[in-house]
Amino acid sequence: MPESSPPPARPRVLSGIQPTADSFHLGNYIGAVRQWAALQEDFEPFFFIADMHAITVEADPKVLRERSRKSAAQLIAAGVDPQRAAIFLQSHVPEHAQLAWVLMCLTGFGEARRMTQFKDKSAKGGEGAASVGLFTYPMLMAADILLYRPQYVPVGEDQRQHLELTRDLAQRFNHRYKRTFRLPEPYILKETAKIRDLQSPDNKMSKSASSPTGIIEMLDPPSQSAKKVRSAVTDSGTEIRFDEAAKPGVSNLLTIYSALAGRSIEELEKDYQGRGYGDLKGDLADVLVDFVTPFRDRTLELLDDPAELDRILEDGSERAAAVASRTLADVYDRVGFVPRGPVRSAR
Ligand code: ATP
Ligand code: LTN
Repeated sequence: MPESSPPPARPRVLSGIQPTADSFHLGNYIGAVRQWAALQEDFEPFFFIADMHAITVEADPKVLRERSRKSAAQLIAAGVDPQRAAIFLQSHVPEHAQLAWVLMCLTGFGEARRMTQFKDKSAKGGEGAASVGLFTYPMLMAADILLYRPQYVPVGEDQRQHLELTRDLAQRFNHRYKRTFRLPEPYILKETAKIRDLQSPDNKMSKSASSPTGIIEMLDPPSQSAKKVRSAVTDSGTEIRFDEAAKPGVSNLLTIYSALAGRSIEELEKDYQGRGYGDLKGDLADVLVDFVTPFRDRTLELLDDPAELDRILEDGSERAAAVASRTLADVYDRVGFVPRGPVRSAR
């Protein structure tokens, strides 16, 4: 019988991002990836590109391959350190799909149907046109997480429901078989969990729903992004004050400013007392340019050396597979699968 894996020396942190756009947007960075870079200091980090999730909707193979490498380069440019963190592609660690199957067998059909992301994403063409993969997306996501027994999963607010399902499935498995999974905690920072569209601040900035002028793509020419900030929608009145209900546009700009400049919202409110929206937008445009310019340069530099990038991903997937294969061995044993040949320890 396989030995139960020992608990890791340092608690782990894990997250993933889908390679479904040519560039990360500011919401991805401020809401999620920035926290990944911060948490890698105190936790054992696992960060991956969810390329298997990306094919739940139709994806051009050539574009998918490009976007996967581009996403990895952007993670590194955003400060995720390949020396510390295992950075890998989901499809390189087959245990994700293997555990997903077991979890699908533990999930109720009605439970899966309640997932709001499925409802939203299948609404366009009707449920009948959506792929079964889109329906089972949350169980693959639960597998992504549970394989690594992380303490924290840093994501934006829109992923909270998937995290809740993940915890339910972990508990169900632990209860039905034997305690195997750690219950992961969502790591969602209230202040930055929802960066809003610059043109319609009632909605989140989103690669699938935002208009081109509402979204800041981090790999766009910085001057273009500066322009978008200068023409962001603000609210009636003139006062620069953080008030999400009455002033969603201005509050969003303050949130972005605070995150990029590392200054508190209160400090910014004080600084801009008696000044107009134009000043705020102009200054934020400068802060944004200072931030995205080195990010973009570093990403392009990394993409210029695809062999090195592939080496980083290979190293990351080896580190990930060492952990994932042990968890899967525990799971297969506990559900009652007969071991195949002599039990192998970590690959
Ligand atoms: P889509 O619009 O297709 O759903 P997306 O723009 O939400 O895509 P994802 O790849 O799904 O992007 O998100 C990657 C990470 O970024 C997730 O953790 C998600 O919660 C976070 N995120 C996405 N948009 C925002 C946003 N506007 N504010 C804060 N976090 C966000
Ligand atoms: N569903 C997430 C991407 C994702 C993920 C994960 C995030 C796939 N697997 C595991 C955290 C942990 C999204 O769309 N942003």
